[in-house]
Amino acid sequence: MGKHAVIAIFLPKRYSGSMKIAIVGLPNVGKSTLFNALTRSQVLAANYPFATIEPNVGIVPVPDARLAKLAALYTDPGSGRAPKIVPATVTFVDVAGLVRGASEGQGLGNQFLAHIRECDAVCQVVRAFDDDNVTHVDDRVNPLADIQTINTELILADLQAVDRRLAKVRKDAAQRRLVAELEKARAALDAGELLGSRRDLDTEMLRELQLFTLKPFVFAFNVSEAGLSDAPRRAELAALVSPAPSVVVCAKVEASLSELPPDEASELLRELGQEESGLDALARAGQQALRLQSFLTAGPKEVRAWTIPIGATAPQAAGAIHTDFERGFIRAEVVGYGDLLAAGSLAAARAGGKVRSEGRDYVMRPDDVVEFRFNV
Ligand SMILES: Nc1nc2c(ncn2[C@@H]2O[C@H](COP(=O)(O)OP(=O)(O)OP(=O)(O)O)[C@@H](O)[C@H]2O)c(=O)[nH]1
Ligand SMILES: [Mg+2]
Repeated sequence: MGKHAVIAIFLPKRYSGSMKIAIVGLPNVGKSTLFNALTRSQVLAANYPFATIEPNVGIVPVPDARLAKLAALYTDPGSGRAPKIVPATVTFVDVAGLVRGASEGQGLGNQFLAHIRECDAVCQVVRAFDDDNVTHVDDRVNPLADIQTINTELILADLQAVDRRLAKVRKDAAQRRLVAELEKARAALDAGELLGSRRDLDTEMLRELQLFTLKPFVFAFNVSEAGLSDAPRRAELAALVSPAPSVVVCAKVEASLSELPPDEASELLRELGQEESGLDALARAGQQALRLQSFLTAGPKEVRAWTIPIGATAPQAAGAIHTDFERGFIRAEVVGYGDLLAAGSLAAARAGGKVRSEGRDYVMRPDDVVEFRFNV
């Protein structure tokens, strides 16, 4: 966990809303195919570069098997009325392929870069499948070279953003600290470094520039179907980007999975030797990259997963539900998901001494089922 400390500094203290992840990569690597599978929507996926001209936004639930179990627990046995299930969500933005020279306006250039500035994280889709029918912009399949091409473009784009800001503030005596920070960032970018790997930067001060290389990265290697069960290949790909989180997917398989009813989809996954779909893995990797975790609320009306930064305290978690909850926070009634399930009801868990009363300093855990007490 320690190796992600830099990212933790970059995150806002209170996380609100859906995490937003930009899908970035060279043209024709399978971004839209993956995005389609994610959202089961019909974004144009076609075998020519720049099939995606407008940014496409899809909101995807974060898979969480606990929600259905909790809903069963809170279903009224008399009427059979079940609570509504509300999962946490991830927003994916599918953008057109980025080519060498994009930061100088090649391909779709800067207009596209602007679309991903506001995202919380970057998911680089990297082509690792062989298919002579699908053109590669550089005529060869080489994941590492592709990652370097994309990284270089993001670094150049950040360099431009830093230079633009420097030109504005350099002569302003009141901005001396910002200027120093920008100079430091400039030197790192100039040396070809991703800013996220630097520990000496005041990320809070640089936040408003929305620099790409300060955002957490997740890598999705798009392999052929056979590649899915090729353990040495998977390890080799993961090692290319470690310690950044990565997933191995086959966009074509994900596309098929997304069209199947759940039981047939699990059957296909089993046949392919996979425990979960690549998309489920991607949603989790996104949470990991952003250093986010969930906590749960449950009752007869609604069972819900909420997203908060790892390390968030009970009042901050309350604030994810409503700002008034954070302001008027008194305490949190907390029960572990496993304890609640084992007890069979909240009353039984309470009788068994499994429900704790936690105060302001309590640091939330990912399997907490919580009820907040607050003043309004
Ligand atoms: N064999 C194979 N082909 C794939 C796979 N994923 C995508 N393709 C094909 O690759 C072509 C491009 O896919 P897209 O998803 O449109 O690629 P993209 O990255 O969105 O491309 P741009 O939007 O142009 O940047 C299509 O013909 C897809 O069918 C895969 O896993 N295996
Ligand atoms: Mg596309």
